Amino acid sequence: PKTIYLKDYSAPDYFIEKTELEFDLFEADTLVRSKLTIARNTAKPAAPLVLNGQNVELVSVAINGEVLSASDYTVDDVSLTISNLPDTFIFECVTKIQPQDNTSLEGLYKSRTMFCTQCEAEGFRKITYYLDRPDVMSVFTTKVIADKQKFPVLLSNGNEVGAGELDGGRHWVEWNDPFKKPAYLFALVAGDLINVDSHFTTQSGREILLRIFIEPKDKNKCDYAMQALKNAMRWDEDVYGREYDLDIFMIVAVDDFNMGAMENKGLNIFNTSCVLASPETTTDAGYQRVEGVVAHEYFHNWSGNRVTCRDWFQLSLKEGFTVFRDEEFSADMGSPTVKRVEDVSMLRSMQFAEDAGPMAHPVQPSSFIEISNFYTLTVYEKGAEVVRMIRTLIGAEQFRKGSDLYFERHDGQAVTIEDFVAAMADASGRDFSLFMNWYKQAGTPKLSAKGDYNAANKTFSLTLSQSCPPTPESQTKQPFHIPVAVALLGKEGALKLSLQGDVQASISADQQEAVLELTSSSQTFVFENVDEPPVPSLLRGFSAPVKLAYNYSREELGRIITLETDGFCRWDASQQYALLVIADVMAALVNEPAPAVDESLIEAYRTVLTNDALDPAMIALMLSLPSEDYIGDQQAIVDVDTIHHARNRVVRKIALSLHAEFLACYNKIHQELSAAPYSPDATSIAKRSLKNKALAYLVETGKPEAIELCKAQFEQSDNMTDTMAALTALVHSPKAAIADLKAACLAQAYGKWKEESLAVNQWFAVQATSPVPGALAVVESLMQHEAFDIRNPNKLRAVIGGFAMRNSINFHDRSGSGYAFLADQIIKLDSQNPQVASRLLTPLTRWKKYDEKRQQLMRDALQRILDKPGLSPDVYEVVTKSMV
Ligand code: DPP
Ligand code: ZN
Repeated sequence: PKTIYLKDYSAPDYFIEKTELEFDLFEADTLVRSKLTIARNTAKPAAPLVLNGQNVELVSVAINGEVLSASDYTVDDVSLTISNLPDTFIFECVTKIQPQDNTSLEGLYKSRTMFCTQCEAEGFRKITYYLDRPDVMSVFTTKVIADKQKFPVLLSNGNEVGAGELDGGRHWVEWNDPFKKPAYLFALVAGDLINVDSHFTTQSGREILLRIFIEPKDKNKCDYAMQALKNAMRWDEDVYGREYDLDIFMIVAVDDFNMGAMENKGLNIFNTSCVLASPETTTDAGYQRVEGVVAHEYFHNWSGNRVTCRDWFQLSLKEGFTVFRDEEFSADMGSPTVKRVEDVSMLRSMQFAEDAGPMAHPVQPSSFIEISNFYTLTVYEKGAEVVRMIRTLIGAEQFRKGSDLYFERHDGQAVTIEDFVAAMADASGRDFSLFMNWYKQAGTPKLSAKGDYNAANKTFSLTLSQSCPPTPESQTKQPFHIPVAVALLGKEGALKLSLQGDVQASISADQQEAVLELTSSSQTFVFENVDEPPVPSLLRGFSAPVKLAYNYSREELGRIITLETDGFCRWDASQQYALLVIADVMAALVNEPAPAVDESLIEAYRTVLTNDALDPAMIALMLSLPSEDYIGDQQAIVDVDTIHHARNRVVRKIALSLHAEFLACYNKIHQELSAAPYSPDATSIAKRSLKNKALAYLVETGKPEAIELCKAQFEQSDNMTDTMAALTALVHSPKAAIADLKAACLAQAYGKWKEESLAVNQWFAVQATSPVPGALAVVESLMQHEAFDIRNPNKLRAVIGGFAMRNSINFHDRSGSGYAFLADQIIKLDSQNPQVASRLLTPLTRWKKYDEKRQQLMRDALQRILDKPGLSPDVYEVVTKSMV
């Protein structure tokens, strides 16, 4: 496999003005007839036409109507080459493919009984020969022909322009998409589906038909997605001035899908897990995911489709911006603070680990072997943080101007991240040259802060310094342009801020927040007229994706927890406080089996738990200890067992000490919620999150009454959130005495959910993620279960992913059995679905973070994968890069 470099980018040799496709779908083969109107790029007069094609059988090829003979062209595994062509011509070819055998779920494939496509990033070349690159944009017309009874619904992008009957029970439908697009946005669906319809009137008064296609059994599960779609359409008009452009917007739900969903023009294809929702099968988190993903894909219509990427190194141009847009949308639909905390929490425990691992890459990578490996937390989530920093630096108003300018300048074009930033720079008059390091350099910067109060001068000096560890693409780093949002907390609350001298910073209208811009390795900012020694509250709203180092005492953290109005900092202070307490326990565990837990944490938690003024969802978040992953991230070598035991010890201490408070909290909310049927609105979600946090702590005590309460919730619940919360608390409980109860509840749940694939996935996951010893044996038996399906990525993610990525203590068992198991699975999956195999492999690549013995076992597992003959480029890239 060979490496592709951003620096080697060169414009295409040919352009495809028109693409006319005809698909003849049969059970054994599919015939694809393609007619392309091609024009040479006049800047490249001598270049031959090289079309991409993979796993396709070429039946015939013609130029301007003349059929070519085999000597007129060359074909290899990945391309079709024709030389000596005129400047403009018609290329036609017929290819034969076998979608029913396509287990990679890339290109045209079958999910259960339905034909569907996934073309991003480079799947179109598995359908027919084409210039499969995003800077080749073309107008597509697609005719789909299939058996009418089996496939009554035939779809492609754009508007339906014709339909008819054929002999032999077959029929056809033709679609035309008037907007130019790259092949990665092409889609086709053929199946026996029903549709649920609704309408949306755009800001200019156009009527849009909204249509969701599902299997008949899922008819009652798309109302929520439909409403989310309408909310997203309205929001994009209100917040970004973006209106939908076609007359119809379609979503199709499919079971077997590598990603969450895909933004194909006018015909989004969704993993069922990201579109279907019902109270009995979907948790609150599931509802929020549906809302977020529906919006994300819809937003791509502008940030991705109307303006797309020049090449795949620019992936974050559309993904970072679109994630930022969907995060803000979800924030507006629910609680902005809760959303921010959840996003940051995920970024810090997952993206930071990626940035510190062997696959670390800049938001705009400079090279890759297989682009599928770069649909990462860095490109998506860190990319969104970078866009957020741009907004923080220039303000909401200028940001909107910049986005308007970007869309106006580049509508219908395939552009670069530099083009996006240039629009922001031009609209705001700001200089973003140093800022570009966020796109070009990998790694999480460390931001160290030191405060110094001078009582005589009434000044507070804040010295900010930055550094960034080496990453594969660069050993040394240029400084980042870091916006640091700061408040100074006095005894009574935030102090009014004023800065000495001419520094790069801005102060909010209420004078309570300053955004300091750190642009070199170290700078000191001096606040004046500070009447008392303040506690600085740093990185408000998590204003930059950095690791903050400030030597807070517990008292200072306590002040932030009680006085800060910024929800993120308040939550983070509670996390940092808990980290200090857990660290003490970890240190003490070396010498004593049952060390004490700092009582002041309990008191802080008690205050939070009984604070009626706080949003219940915030209370739940503040009472959640840092995850094992996040604790591990603070360590040079992750001490898996000690982290697990120390954290558990603290959990148990909190549970026992605050038992009465948790019970009162549980009963109160339980009663409030019981008054009305389930609803996934923000207020009810918040209450359920706190109630179930309380339940988890109650079960942690192991008291029989608590187990009874949990069992009662499991049995009486009318919604999946409460059912899963109760089931999880029981199944994950270490209490051996309830083994029979666990088994009975699991059996009961399966009996109820058998026919609900998405519920069964959660049933799989709750078992695969159980920290109780023996999880591997459970996982192995789940893979033999009648409901397990090795071709379905959701099942793989639930069982294998659940165990390897969300069950540290069992996956990292000292015996190495978890590693060996994962290697076996990767070797098997590599031939079947390389994208999923490569993704599931991630935990093994982090071997450097573990002790020597585990390192060796993990490397052995990686080596075994590498030794597999015919390894896919996807897995090859990840394994080789991680073994360096
Ligand atoms: N469908 C994926 C997403 O929307 C890739 N574009 O992020
Ligand atoms: Zn996306």
